[in-house]
Amino acid sequence: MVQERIALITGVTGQDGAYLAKLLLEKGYRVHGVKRRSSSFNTGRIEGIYEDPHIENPQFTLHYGDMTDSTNIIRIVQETRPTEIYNLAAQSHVQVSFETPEYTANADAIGTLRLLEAMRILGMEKTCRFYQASTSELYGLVQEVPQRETTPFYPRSPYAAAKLYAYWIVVNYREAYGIHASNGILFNHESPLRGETFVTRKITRAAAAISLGRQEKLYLGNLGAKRDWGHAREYVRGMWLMMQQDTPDDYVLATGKTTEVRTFVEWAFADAGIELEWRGSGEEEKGYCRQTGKCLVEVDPRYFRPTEVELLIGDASKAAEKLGWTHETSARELASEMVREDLKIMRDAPIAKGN
Ligand code: NDP
Ligand code: GDR
Repeated sequence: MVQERIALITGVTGQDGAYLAKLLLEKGYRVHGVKRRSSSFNTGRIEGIYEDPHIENPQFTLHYGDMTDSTNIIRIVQETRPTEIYNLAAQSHVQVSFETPEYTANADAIGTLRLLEAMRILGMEKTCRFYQASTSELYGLVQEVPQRETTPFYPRSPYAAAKLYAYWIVVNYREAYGIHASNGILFNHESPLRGETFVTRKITRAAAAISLGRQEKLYLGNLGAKRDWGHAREYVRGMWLMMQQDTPDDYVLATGKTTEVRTFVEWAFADAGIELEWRGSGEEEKGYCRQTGKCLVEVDPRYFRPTEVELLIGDASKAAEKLGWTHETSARELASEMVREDLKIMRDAPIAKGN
């Protein structure tokens, strides 16, 4: 008899959780997702796959939970008996981690330990596989380019330091207890579902809103930062592939190309029909609209980080060789898709304030 495949996804309401849940449902998995209690709806990204809890034997079930609550995590793992756990839940915003360092460590570092311990307490070391959402932020201060699995880590934020603990506790539980646990060291990946305060989405939303006359200006921080941006839909497929291998391991997923924030701004505005030119430099930098001479983009030092990660560019050749994984969408194509989707959304809905 073929064993039923049951996935438990923490962070299912986030960008990656939504794409992964959809992928696993398409593959015939029974999917359980952990969502946090919120005073407003936080399931917008998974509306398309949501199933009425009153139907019998649903393929997709949501459970209230929080990575900071061991009792809750143990109970959910016990009730759902997953064959694969994808630990995507995290306080995932780097800048916010400087404001909430202790909470970030609790959710992102100790939260990962809680899940692994739940597997041990419930005797699931040999029956359940584990995926950890590790990150290119681990590389932090540049030690080597492009960054690969063997590049030394040098975290530059409370977020990255918390994820460093999570990375190593996953390696340790793999070695100590023989758990099939893998780290996906994923470089930045974006999509129309990207959180609104990450830089790509902040830019594409603003480009759309400004072009429709619904926003005056976009304020940004470090325009010189370089990121290796890929498409989230393709990266969650990589997560799944890691879990299908006979042996657990750690893999970089990246495109191998890097783009300056400034360039992404130019692309997004061009896609919204606005040609920008820059004046000033560094903290003074301002982006003017070529036709009207009006300043549409301005650097606001409030978005500078106490310590910054200046350059990320990944080498995913191990994933290509062992998993057969490669990216398909370029950063340029990603910008266009995101602007297109934001234009659609903006035409119908009012803009939420705050960034
Ligand atoms: P999002 O911020 O979009 O989603 C994070 C998810 O975690 C949300 O569902 C959020 O819930 C949930 N969450 C946050 N805190 C808790 C908590 N204490 N308990 C339970 N759930 C919690 O992130 P992404 O989807 O972009 O990223 C997924 C994972 O991958 C994260 O761990 C991130 O750090 C990591 N990562 C992301 C990369 C990227 O470029 N996107 C690259 C490398 C790693 P809610 O919806 O209620 O806020
Ligand atoms: P990052 O993503 O920190 O790489 O973490 P983010 O989009 O927040 O920043 C990318 C770069 O853009 C610069 N930047 C700004 N960033 C934000 N958010 N807002 C701004 O106004 C702004 N202006 C310039 C930043 O300084 C930075 O250099 C993301 C998250 O998804 C993490 O969870 C994940 O681990 C990493 O990607 C890989």
